[in-house]
Amino acid sequence: MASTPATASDSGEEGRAGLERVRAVLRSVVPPGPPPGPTRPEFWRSPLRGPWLTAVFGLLLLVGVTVLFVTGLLSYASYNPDLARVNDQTPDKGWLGFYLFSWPTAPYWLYRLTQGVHVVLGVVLVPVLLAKLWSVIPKLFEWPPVRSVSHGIERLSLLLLVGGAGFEFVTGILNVQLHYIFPGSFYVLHFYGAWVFIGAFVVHVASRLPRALCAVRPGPVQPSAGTEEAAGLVPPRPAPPTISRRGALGLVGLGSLALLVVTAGQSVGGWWRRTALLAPHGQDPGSGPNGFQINKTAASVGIRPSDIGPAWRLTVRASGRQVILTRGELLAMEQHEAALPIACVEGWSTPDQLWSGVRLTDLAALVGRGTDTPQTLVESVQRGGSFSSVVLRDNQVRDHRSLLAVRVNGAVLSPDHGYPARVIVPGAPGVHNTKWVTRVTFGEPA
Ligand SMILES: Nc1nc2c(c(=O)[nH]1)N[C@H]1C(S)=C(S)[C@@H](COP(=O)(O)O)O[C@H]1N2
Ligand SMILES: [Mo]
Repeated sequence: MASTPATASDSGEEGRAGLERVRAVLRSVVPPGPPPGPTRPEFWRSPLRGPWLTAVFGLLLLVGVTVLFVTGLLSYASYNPDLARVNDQTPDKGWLGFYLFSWPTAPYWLYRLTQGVHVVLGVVLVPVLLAKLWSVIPKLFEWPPVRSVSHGIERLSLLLLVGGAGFEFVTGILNVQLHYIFPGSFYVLHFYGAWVFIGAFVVHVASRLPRALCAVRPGPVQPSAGTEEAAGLVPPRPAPPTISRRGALGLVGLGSLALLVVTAGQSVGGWWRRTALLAPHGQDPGSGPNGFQINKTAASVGIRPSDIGPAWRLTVRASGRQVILTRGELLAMEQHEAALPIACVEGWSTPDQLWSGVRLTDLAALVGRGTDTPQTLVESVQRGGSFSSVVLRDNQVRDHRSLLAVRVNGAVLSPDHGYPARVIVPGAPGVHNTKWVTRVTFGEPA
């Protein structure tokens, strides 16, 4: 049987009618309004929630996260990642390395300060971050979840913001507390995470800052629920208060203060280390000249007594020249002193220690090199491991305080601090102070 071909307008009308039927069915199955539970504004009862509290936490985080970001970028730059793959394994960082610069050697406590601030502040901000998330939690359950394309994009950016913040805080804290549970890849995760987070952060601040500044300006206290200013934060059916807003702020502040007290000691050092209950390396680094923080013991990285015994040699190389020294010959060279700290990426640092040993410039001179060497490769007897070698930059080698140290605080280096010889460079992150050094190669001028 032949059917009459439908005209274009017929099928269009049929389509519309079909869509209407689907909508009607949907309406009968899904009742209008949010489903019961957290998607209903009445579910959230705390009378503390409102633009003022959210704005105060938000502004604190604005300042704090900015400092974290800057000190984080500085930490990355301090590795001199553009020098060699030995220093930085981050793949394809490409233009994200745009701002890198030669890390200076002065002031000699520079990394101790920037990284101490980065880690201590990161820990101290945890209560503020949690409080901020708590204050906006009703918005997480906003109904309908997506109202329009622009609303959808905004919510996606919030996902990156909250997810990014959580990711950066968790990876950072795991790293300082659990001592590199991500072998080699922590930098990659924390580095890319930081850029995702900060991108979402900038978008968020740009859209919310005016509102936040308004909310903390003195004036009428709380907008009523449902108004534009309330911005979905003020509960329509608040429970009676059990604490004031300022009280809640004080509680968060106390939490941060408590964290400050139990972490800052590991960066301040000295007597204060005893207060650093959260310090992953413990509070007591021992006593005597070698009684200061040890990152990895000789045994923990597989250094055998024979590696650093009488058979140990130091090889100093430059193109076409090589000198091999025994420990006695190294000690016979001119010895110099420098008071420098060890400052680890994990945030802990030691007060200045008095190192003595041979200047890196004197080692360069041994193989006929001046201070024009752009790269110097330092290698330890350690087999493998990401900290077993480092590439130093010309400004670091040139500094007269940069030593291949053989003694510390008047005593011979202990095996755990790098006996027979370790590098110590002013201003550099701890990881560049290679222990158990066995070979130094002064590279070609660029
Ligand atoms: N060969 C070698 N050198 C190394 C390390 C290592 O694991 N192997 N750790 C580095 C790190 S991360 C730091 S913070 C310092 C710590 O030095 P310390 O243990 O003497 O305090 O040594 C650095 N030198
Ligand atoms: Mo370190």
